[in-house]
Amino acid sequence: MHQAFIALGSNLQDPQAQVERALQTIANTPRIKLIKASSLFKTAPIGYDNQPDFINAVAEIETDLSPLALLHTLLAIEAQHGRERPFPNAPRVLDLDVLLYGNIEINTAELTLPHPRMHTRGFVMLPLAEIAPKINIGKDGYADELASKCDNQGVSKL
Ligand code: PH2
Ligand code: MG
Ligand code: MG
Repeated sequence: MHQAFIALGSNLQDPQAQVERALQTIANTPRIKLIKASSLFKTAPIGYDNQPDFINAVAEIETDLSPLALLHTLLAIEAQHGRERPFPNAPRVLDLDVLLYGNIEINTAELTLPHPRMHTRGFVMLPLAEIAPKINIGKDGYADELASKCDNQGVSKL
């Protein structure tokens, strides 16, 4: 089994319920074991500003799926939960991103690990640091140190 971390996010149609339901679906998915889920965080949108606030969380899982199979499984769960993709960074009912998969580094068109923008994003790093403060983010450093550098982004625990 491989340890991996997943980011969850929603800013449409009762985001808190969307994230809670997604955690249940992940827990019930074959070949994925949900180990730990962070608190839910209310977060200001980063990137495309003119959209509702998000609910974000991070989950630790164990899986025997490959990184790419895990990505495809998460994309299928997003679709089951009604995800549509009208344009990049559009508001969404559910976004599930692979953040880390063991110590694996991958750089392909479909998947880059560790997630290339995670270390600067409070909506990822604060929930991650809550459940895995000493996890290493590639060469960027420990989760707790990186999280402390990206406060002030409008992230608050629910
Ligand atoms: N996801 C993005 C871009 N910006 N901002 C917040 N607060 N939360 C997100 O999940 C998020 C974002 C791209 O997936
Ligand atoms: Mg995302
Ligand atoms: Mg995504």
